[in-house]
Amino acid sequence: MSSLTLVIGNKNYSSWSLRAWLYLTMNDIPFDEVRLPLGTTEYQNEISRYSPTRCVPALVTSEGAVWDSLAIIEYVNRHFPTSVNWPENQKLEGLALSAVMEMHSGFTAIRTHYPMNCRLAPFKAPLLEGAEREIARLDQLWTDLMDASDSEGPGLLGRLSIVDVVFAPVVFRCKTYGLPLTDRSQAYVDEMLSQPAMLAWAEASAIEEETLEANEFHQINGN
Ligand SMILES: N[C@@H](CCC(=O)N[C@@H](CS)C(=O)NCC(=O)O)C(=O)O
Repeated sequence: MSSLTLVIGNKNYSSWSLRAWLYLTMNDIPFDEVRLPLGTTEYQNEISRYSPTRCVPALVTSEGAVWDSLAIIEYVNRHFPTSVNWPENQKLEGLALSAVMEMHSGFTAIRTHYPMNCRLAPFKAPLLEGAEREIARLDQLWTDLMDASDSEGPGLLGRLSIVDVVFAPVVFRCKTYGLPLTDRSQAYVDEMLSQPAMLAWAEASAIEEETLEANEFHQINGN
């Protein structure tokens, strides 16, 4: 048994869960996984054992629970050896912190209209209200990060960092919905999709059997 247990939702749909899972996995930190499919009786019955907010992800540690994806990432970064973390360069650190917080609290149109759905066959989705401006902002932000670090990848700041982990669900959304990106941002998306941890998550999503109607693009956007 590992000293860490990560409680997650469906891999296909739970974007917040992906971030915490990816962070532990990319840093080769051992953990046990408890998967509670969203919207099920199992979830309702079990979640309070792990998470005071009744949300996933939650990390159960020997010192108690840690919840909220970003808190989990930062807790792990502080207490375990990590190679995927914050940049050391102070200028890049400022950019990284800003980008991560912008993602954590923003991009609501992308979140609302284009739910993460890893196993959905990719298609060119229409640009829905508010999305065009946010996708342009996303593209600009990624370009600024790559420019600032002279990044040749695989991450936005060169080596993989917390920035890449936090944008990982958007990477899946870009693929599923064919969101319009400049070539450089598209190359970043393709590079991220080829990372072993991303491939492993996508493979696990593909064999999940639950469907969450409320998280399906056509249900949300009514077409
Ligand atoms: N800000 C939180 C958001 C967590 C969140 O909303 N999780 C969703 C699943 S993706 C959830 O737990 N939903 C459970 C529910 O609505 O019952 C984080 O970063 O972890």
